[in-house]
Amino acid sequence: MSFKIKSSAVVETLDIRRAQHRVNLIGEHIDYCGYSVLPMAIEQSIHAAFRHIPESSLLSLRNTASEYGNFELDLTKIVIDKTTFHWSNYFLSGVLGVINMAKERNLNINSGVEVCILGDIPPSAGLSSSSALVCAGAMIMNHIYEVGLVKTELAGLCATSEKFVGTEGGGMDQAIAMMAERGYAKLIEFNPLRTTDVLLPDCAVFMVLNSMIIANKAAFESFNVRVVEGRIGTLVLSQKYGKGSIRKPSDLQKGLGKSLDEMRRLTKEDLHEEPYSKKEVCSILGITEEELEESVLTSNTKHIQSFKCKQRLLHVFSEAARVEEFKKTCDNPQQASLATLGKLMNESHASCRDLYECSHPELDKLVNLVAPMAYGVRLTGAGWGGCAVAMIPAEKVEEVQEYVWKNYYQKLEKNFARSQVMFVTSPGPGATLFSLE
Ligand code: ADP
Ligand code: NG1
Ligand code: MG
Repeated sequence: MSFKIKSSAVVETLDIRRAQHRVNLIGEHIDYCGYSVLPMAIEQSIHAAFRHIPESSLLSLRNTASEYGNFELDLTKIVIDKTTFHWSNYFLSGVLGVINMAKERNLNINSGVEVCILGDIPPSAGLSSSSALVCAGAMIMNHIYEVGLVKTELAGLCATSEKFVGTEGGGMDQAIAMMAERGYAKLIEFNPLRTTDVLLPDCAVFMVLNSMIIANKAAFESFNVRVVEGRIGTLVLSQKYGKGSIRKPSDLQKGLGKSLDEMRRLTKEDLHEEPYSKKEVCSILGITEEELEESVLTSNTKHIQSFKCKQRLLHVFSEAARVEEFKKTCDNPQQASLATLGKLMNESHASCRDLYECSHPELDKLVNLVAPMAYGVRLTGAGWGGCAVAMIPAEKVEEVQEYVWKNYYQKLEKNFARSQVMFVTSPGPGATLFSLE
């Protein structure tokens, strides 16, 4: 296999990094709240072919898909402009994370690299194409600059680095991209980052179905709005219970020594239904609007005037409990397990749709079409479009695909291959290096 990195030259020796993407089975929008999530890696991935250029400090970034365009920059002067939403921002954030680490370790970073990206992950579909790119960038620089970061360290570094693009996400995507193992979904826990194998029931299959609604998380503010709504709700509760300025739900739970159920009850009782106005938040927290914008909001949410704290936190605490139950059910398979897992997935979707408001009418339509034929079905990833994941009886795969093809995809009147928009998947391996030298 060879890649044309420069149009004029076929590269003779090169390495390829492959960074997986994932489907999250349960645990949506809770990784950045400090709670565990349960994804698995799938086969689609980002391949990055690269060649070290010792005599230069240039990064030359190409893409086999012409719509993305090429990119070149001096590695000693990386700037990531959050406002451009250019695809290279993702790759560069991984690169920059490793360069910063290499500098901390006083390593020699005076050389360049040519990279060519080939990806088959549906972008902006909740399957984490963004993090696959971040991980590819980080893995290449880790290799070239001989930084020596192991997979867990890279996963943590990539989670922090992806924030350079502007979204304040958690660490699920980078962790599963790096640490997945074939045959297992993973329970991912944070602080410290660790993963546990989860064996999925073998009499059901997981099908991914793309609603075809594009949701580019860096280009709209909704993702960060949800992050800050949860943050503000946590600060309000923390203040009320004399715990100071705790801003992460899991930290507050720990600080209060309460169960998830108790956290839900307390959220129900202590927060009000109507959105909190900016003024009210400032008055409760005893800070000015400028201080709120500086220390709590993100650069793209400073203009937001009201925050649905109660609804968001109710989702977070109930979703965290569903992850625990999902894992427990997989660990102790019984006759009713499939029904239990399915119910948890359905509840997760309802919570994302109604409390977190991160679904989309088309995605709901798709979920509702599949639901009667599935044990459970839910949106996966950040939402606002993108994919659903359904757990269905193995013998129903064709029936489901036929039904959804007729009743959803054909009605969109667009040209796409069936296998690209709906596919059955099983737990794939994590990021890999193929050396072609
Ligand atoms: P998700 O992570 O759910 O796929 P995001 O909105 O977080 O969605 O990230 C999608 C972005 O990732 C795209 O807008 C694009 O910039 C980048 N991307 C995804 N796949 C590729 C690819 N093959 N080549 C270049 N950029 C890509
Ligand atoms: P996607 O949809 O893949 O961009 C995002 C976040 C995850 C997680 C999910 C929602 C990043 C890199 N990814 O995923 O951390 O919060 O949404 O569960 O921010
Ligand atoms: Mg993403």
